[in-house]
Amino acid sequence: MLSVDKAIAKLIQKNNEFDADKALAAFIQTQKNLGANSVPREFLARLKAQLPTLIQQLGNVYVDYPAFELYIQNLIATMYASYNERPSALKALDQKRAKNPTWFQSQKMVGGVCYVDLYAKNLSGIRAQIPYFKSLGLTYLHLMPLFKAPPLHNDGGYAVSSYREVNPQLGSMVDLNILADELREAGISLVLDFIFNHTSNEHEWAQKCFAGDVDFQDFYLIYPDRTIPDLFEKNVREIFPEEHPGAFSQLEDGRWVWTTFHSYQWDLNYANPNVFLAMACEMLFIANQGAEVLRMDAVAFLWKKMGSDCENLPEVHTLIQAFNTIAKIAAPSLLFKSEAIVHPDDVIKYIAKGECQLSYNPLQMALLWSTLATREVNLLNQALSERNTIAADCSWVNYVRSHDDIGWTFSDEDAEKFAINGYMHREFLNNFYLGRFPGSFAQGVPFQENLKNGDCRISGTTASLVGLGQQDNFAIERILALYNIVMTTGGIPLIYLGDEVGMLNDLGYVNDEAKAADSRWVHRVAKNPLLYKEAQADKNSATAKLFNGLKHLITLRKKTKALAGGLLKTINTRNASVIAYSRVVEDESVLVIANFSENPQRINLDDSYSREMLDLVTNKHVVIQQNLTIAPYHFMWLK
Ligand code: OTU
Repeated sequence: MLSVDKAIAKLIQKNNEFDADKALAAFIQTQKNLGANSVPREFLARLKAQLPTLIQQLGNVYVDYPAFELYIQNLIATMYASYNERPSALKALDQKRAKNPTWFQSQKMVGGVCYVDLYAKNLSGIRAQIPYFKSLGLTYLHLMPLFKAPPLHNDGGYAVSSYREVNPQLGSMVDLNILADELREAGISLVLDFIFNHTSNEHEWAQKCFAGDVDFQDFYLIYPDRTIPDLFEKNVREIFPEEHPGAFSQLEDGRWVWTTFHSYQWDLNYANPNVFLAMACEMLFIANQGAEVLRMDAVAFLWKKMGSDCENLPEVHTLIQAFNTIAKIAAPSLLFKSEAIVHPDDVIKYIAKGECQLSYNPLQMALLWSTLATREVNLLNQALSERNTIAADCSWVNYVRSHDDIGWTFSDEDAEKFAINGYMHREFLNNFYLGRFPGSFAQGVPFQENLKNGDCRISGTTASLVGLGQQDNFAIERILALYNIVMTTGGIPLIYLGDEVGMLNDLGYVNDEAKAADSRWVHRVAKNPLLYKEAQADKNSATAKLFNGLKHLITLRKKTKALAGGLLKTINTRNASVIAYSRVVEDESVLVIANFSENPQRINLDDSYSREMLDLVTNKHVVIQQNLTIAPYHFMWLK
């Protein structure tokens, strides 16, 4: 952080009224005083355009902060320093994206996600996979957290001890820069996590805070005894109850620190404006390493307020918007992807051009699994017709599985409309995916089972959850049925790498001290090269059927303009197991029909659809008429 010229600081503070013009003038004057070259026009123009917004946003949250003007000068200096360090290739990208700001809405977008070590050992291993990623059709690659984290207490990289160092086992910062460049040249956008709600207890800030360093003592939420924690805990949810009850953990000296997740993941105190400034610095640093998209981890928990549940508070939105404004000034092509696995009413609030342009679609994910279990498309259909529309310049990231558990985050009120009781439905889904329900094909594992309130989430790979490898003939069809929805409902489809060859659960994690207590590792499986070989070598294998089926959908999607963007209209099939919707872009339209049961199903569309159409998936003509029969788990893209 640079400090501001004292005379300038005095000059700003003399004025009672503080506005963007004065802040801008003070910044320019400071640069002159420093004898620096004139500020590049590009930066100045963006600063001028965005500064009023930024001041307003931060002013809303930090209204009582006594040295606000000085604070803004520090922030401008930080952004300018970061702009000056931004590699020219990324500055060129900034200009390219400015000409086509909704580039990510193209139907050509297809995402993949993997752990660096599990998928390819290290960053150079990932580099070696670029030809494969290209052949699969990926244009977006989320590499799971790769920054420095303690060897044992790291939550799979989500407990960061330095945002400026790569985990040495995975490579170096130079390796990351080279990889980012090569991915960009291959047309693949690098997505990295921005883990900004908390740090590892081994982060320098945490250690200084613990030691009582005045500059860092307010970086986290540490209390001398249980008085305040007890008050907060009256209203907050338990996120990792298997690890510790409540939201606080006791330190070795007896004090209590806020830890929404693991005891070693300390929540940052965003009520302290210096935390925001320090994190903004780290954000721009990560952006300058070549990340085109930041996955905004655990957004819901950023702001705490006594008496509330401390989730999704208005200040969270303002702060993310402020981060976004900073990006627009110093790294304008950067996109944010919201990770809010919460009630759908709250998920959608993070999605806006000025906040997060992208967001996971956890509702669709959960309802895909619900549909498979019930063989009824009612809830999925409702979500597509009522909860799929977002701001025109934003996109969903639709997915079947992530590295996390499946949480049943549908709205109870929505379910109520079909006389489905939310509590009972969640209980059914948990039993079903744990293989405890009669006739279930699933082989899931419980995650964070809370005996106090009956909550439970599900771990397991896609393949294990659909019963691949069991005495069941439909496992591959189920995986393709799930990915069909993700590929055709708009936004960016995201493939959990390994799904394309049907990787199964691996219980081996229990032998690893860093993983044993966390069942999510059952589906965070090391790449099995044999399956990838089988997919190529043996055309008749189940693996090849899955791999080629998925690849076919990707290729088709890229050719089908009607699948761009996010506009969608659901269509009544008059059959509880069959979903249908149309996608239209300009002069092209596609009608998607999908059967979610293992029995043939008859549908009756409105007469207006009665005609002969081409099914892009099979390249065969289909006559839409009354009582049309759809084969088990079959789907069509009708043009
Ligand atoms: C995220 O998930 C990450 O995806 C997890 O892998 C991390 O462990 C965690 O944050 C901490 O960094 O609780 O079970 O309601 O569900 O943010 C996953 C939102 C999680 C949370 C989500 C969190």
